[in-house]
Amino acid sequence: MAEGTNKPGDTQDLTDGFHLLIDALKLNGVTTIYNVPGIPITDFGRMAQASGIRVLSFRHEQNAGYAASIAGFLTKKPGICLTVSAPGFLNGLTALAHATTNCFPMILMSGSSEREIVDLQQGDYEEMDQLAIAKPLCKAAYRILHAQDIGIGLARAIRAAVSGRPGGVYLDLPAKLFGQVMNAEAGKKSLVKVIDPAPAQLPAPAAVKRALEILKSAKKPLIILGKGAAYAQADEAIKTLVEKTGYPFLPMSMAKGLLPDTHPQCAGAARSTVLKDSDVVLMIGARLNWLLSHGKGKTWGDAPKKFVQIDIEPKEMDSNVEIAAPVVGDIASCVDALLAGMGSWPAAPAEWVNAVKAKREENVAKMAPRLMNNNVPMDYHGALGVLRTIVKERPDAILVNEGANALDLTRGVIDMYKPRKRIDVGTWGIMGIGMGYAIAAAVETGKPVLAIEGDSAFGFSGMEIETICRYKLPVCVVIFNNDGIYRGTDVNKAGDDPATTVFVKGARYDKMIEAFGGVGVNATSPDELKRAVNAAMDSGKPTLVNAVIDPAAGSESGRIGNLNPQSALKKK
Ligand SMILES: Cc1ncc(C[n+]2csc(CCOP(=O)(O)OP(=O)(O)O)c2C)c(N)n1
Ligand SMILES: [Mg+2]
Repeated sequence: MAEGTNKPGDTQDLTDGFHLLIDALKLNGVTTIYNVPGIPITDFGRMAQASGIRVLSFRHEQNAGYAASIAGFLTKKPGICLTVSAPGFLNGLTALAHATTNCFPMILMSGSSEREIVDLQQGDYEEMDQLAIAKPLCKAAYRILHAQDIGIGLARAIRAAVSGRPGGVYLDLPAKLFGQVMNAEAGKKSLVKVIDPAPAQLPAPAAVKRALEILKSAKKPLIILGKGAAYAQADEAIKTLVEKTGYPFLPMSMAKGLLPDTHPQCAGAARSTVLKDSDVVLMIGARLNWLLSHGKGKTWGDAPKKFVQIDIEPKEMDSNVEIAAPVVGDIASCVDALLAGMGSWPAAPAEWVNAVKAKREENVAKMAPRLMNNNVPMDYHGALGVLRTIVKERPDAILVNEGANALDLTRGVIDMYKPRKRIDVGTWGIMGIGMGYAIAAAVETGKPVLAIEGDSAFGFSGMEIETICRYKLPVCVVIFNNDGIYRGTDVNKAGDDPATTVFVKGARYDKMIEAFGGVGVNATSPDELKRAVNAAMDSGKPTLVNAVIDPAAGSESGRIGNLNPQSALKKK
């Protein structure tokens, strides 16, 4: 009888797929699984929970998947999402693709139906060739057919997720696998503990030298910090490098707080000036994708630029423009190598540093009075003015943020003070990450979470407020309720249906959380908003604040309205 098949009798000495997978996860330090139960993984979830792994059940797999993806970002270990076959798998797949695009380590483990029936397309329960579908959307995809391969299968998945450029990995677990039995001793021996899952990758000394020479020649240098830099957890080294150069730095959205936004070198409030006028740009874990206008065009001005780029992925170099000094390696090793090679470094060019500082101060001063307004109904700035102080007073809290205006204005207004405290829509500008991120942030860090959500954005994951209440998580959700997408003022020019971008006027989202025992507050003024959020952040009670925002306050697509295609016939 082959190993991995049922053998009646000697059950004392046997183990099975259920237990091997749990043992393999625990051996590799997995403490949390984000899942939605169902055939064929319900019992696995129960057993994992009984074994001491925290198994959190969501209301929709997409939210469980986003939770796993951001757990990966926050911890540098693969976040684990567990789904049922076909529809559950597909629901989780968006998050897996999102993790891959954002370079977050994540493993989507999905139950699947019987191979023999699936491959002959004979119509099994939830039949789908999941492995083939997952493959193009992730870094790696594996299927485990035999209990004795569970150890090696999980090891491969972990290593693929976290080594090199991190990303999403799919692990296919056919229903039959869970029940397969094998000798317990042999099973134990088959498990693999992954040693050094993300080995350091050192940059070539010549590449470091080239980079330093270019940086030294700069008249108008700039450092851009991407979320890769935040992920690296090389916070001290990065801070030392930035401060030793004295160069202005620009944090991308999720790199905010790596150094405080209030740091004297922070150029966040002078973004357009530094992008346009800089002559040498050091990119650390940031990519020249759409978020940085591909490194060319109007945003970057006419002044010739030289890019120095640190990235673990060699293919990233020259992806959009020529990279004068590619430094390929893991961020911690690359930053250490630059620091070691700097020696005594010349002071940053004073004229440039002062020009950036002046621009920053001018923009900050311009914004200040808007943040103090007490308008009712509130506009975004009035609401954000109070939330900004609340975050300043609680630098350890995690800020989750999604929406259009609700995203762009929050990013611009709310200063961050510590690394990895701001998590948002990421590379795709995706809606729906809100509640999944909030749950994982609370679970993984134990810190209070403030989620600032557009009313549309919230709708994508809103049902998970039940999950937040069920696990009693310290999450305060603030919904910027402007009656719709971008604005609540659109009208349908033909017929009685509401316009495509508007929702029910005066909706009371706060009442939703009351259904699950949470605290709901309707806030119509900055003062009410401040009181409600302060109370929530101090009590840690699941809270949802419906912040009533003037429906006319927002603009189309927030800050990226220019990306909308225009009809040539529009003005006819
Ligand atoms: C998954 C997904 N679907 C749709 C969109 C398109 N989209 C961009 S922003 C947005 C909602 C903006 O409205 P809201 O969240 O209320 O923010 P507001 O601008 O009104 O503050 C939508 C639907 C998206 N980015 N992602
Ligand atoms: Mg809205």
